[in-house]
Amino acid sequence: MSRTILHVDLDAFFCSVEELLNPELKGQAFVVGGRAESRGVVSSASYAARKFGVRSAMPTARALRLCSGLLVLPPQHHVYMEHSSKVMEFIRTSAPLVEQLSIDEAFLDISDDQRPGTRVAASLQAEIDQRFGLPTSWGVASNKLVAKIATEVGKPHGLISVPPDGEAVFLAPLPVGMLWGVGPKTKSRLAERGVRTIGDLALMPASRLIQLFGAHGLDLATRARGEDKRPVVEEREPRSMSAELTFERDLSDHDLLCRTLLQLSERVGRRLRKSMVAGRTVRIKLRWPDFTTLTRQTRLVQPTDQDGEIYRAALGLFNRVWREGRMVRLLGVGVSDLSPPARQLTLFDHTWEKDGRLLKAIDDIRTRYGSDAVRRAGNLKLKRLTDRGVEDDSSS
Ligand code: TTP
Ligand code: MG
Ligand code: MG
Repeated sequence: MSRTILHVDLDAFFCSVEELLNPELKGQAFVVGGRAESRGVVSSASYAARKFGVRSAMPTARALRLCSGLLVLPPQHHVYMEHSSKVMEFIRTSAPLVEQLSIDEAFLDISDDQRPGTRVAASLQAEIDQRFGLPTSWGVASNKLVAKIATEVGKPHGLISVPPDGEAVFLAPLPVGMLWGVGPKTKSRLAERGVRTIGDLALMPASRLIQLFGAHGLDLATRARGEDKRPVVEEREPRSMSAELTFERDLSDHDLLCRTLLQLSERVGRRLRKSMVAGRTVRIKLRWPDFTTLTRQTRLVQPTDQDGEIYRAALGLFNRVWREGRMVRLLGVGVSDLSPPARQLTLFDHTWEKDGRLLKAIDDIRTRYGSDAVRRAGNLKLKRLTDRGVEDDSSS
């Protein structure tokens, strides 16, 4: 039985919210993002700005070079969060099975609905326009992979429906980079072999793909044909986020242990920021070579999503339980007591000074323990630590 999966993504989300707050922005080339002076990057670009080549994740300085007169607005995360929650709440009540993927994106499984998927999507799109004044794009297909690409293709304010059995045909002319799992590295390796479109990829013999990419090659072949069996799963709000690393060999070097704590803190921080939450409790997990495991936790004055703050708390806990020379088998860092980041509520009322100081603190730690130092040191022991340890991220 074929499924009916819808994918929705809000158009230029942060910018669209800004337009709601200030309609004069409509049609203008502007971005929401960090200031060029403080090496900020673009979070969201209005479609008028995209005509100049301005894109998300691009340094704001570069965006300004591409588009002179570009307006740069500072982010107001809590405002975007509020709008996101309202729209997502509406979507959740409109379909039996909804999986929110990010702040502005969701999958809906409406297989049991008697109406055609296109009709359901069109009516939800119109209703979201009307109720919330926010433009959305929709993809309709028999699976998540194709529905998401359909949304992307139709943007902005699009609605593209791919008929069952038409998946491969729909994907064929599209650039191979649109396929989930094809990052820049895979993309360039494929380009070297003349593979530019998803159709080119679908024509490659599976044996050749396995030769080139190992087991991942088989997944690529499956996806290129537009096949994807992943179910839509109703997510729970995570109550905590953590990352841990089992060393390939037990470690007792304080410097390396600290660097690992920093890397784990950065991973957790990145995931918190991506999910737009902050946590108030920081905990560490330590496993000794004999497998006994201990955890320690501490409560911060206010919730954080900042790597440096997580690291400082984790390091404090670590130094309290670790004694010079003691071997460690596993290290973990976790943050719990999650809530939308409160800091951003006040960010707008104050100067950027606070943020700058924070950035400096993090930079200092990076210089001492971070990836630059790691690269400079170029030492084998560390390489083994980062390349061959067993890493594990989780939410619970
Ligand atoms: P996206 O849905 O990727 O982008 P978008 O909504 O701005 O534009 P469109 O979907 O029409 O292509 O991301 C949703 C929001 O997440 C975006 O408005 C801002 C934020 N974001 C960042 O902060 N940094 C990023 O690098 C990206 C990609 C998004
Ligand atoms: Mg979007
Ligand atoms: Mg999105």
